[in-house]
Amino acid sequence: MSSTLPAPILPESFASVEGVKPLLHLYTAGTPNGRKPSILLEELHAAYPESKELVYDVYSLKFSDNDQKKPEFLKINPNGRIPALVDDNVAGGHNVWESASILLWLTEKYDKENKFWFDKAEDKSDALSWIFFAHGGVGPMQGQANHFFRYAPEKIPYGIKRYQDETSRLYSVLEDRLSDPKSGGWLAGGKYSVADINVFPWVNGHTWAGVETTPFPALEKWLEAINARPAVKKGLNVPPSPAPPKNKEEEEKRAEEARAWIMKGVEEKK
Ligand SMILES: N[C@@H](CCC(=O)N[C@@H](CS)C(=O)NCC(=O)O)C(=O)O
Repeated sequence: MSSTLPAPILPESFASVEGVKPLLHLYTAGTPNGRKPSILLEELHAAYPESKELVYDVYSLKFSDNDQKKPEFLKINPNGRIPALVDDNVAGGHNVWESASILLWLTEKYDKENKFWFDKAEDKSDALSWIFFAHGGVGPMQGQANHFFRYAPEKIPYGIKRYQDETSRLYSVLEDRLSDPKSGGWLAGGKYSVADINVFPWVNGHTWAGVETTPFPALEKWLEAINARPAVKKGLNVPPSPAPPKNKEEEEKRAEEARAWIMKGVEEKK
């Protein structure tokens, strides 16, 4: 096992461009939190195709190698979790960590025309409410649903039900918002924004947590609309992801592989 991090790779969007020098460096993995910044980076690149500042490369960290706990990475994110971003467009470099914080940094610095953000204070405030709601609610609760449903060494029905029910309740809050005709089908300001990007990869991964979206038609419509965006398709494949499991056996095999490193991490923290 190497003590250094994997070498960075250029995402598809920049692979064929000559002489690019990435100044944004994304440290990530194929998880819901890990996909948020790659989706926004792809959206920003599509919206501002001439901007050289938006060229980024990707350090695809391997949890099975505990890359996220290596000293080199802990200098960037002291919490030892992905995602993190180093912005070398700023003199001396600037480190950003926590997925929602990365989205807000990228918006503040590079979304000059507020294509994914807002001019009006009320819209910004609404977007922040939905961002905090997802960051403190949907992410942690669905993360725990994943853990108890997929990875825990014992099946604890109480834990599974508690976190699945809570995730489902949070989805019902999203549903109420998205089904309100005044919302235009988006979380804030009547348009697709960082507020949507911040929670989308979690809801998109609902099957892994064993949570249904069928009771929530407006949420399903929202999922479909976001999944149809070309930049989202690209962002979901940074770093490149394997095809979804085809059947229950494949699902269990994936969970088993992840269970090994997750439980190793739990043991080491004791
Ligand atoms: N609140 C953090 C959560 C980050 C997080 O939990 N990342 C997970 C992947 S989604 C991770 O790095 N897990 C590896 C570990 O726990 O060692 C954020 O939104 O960035």
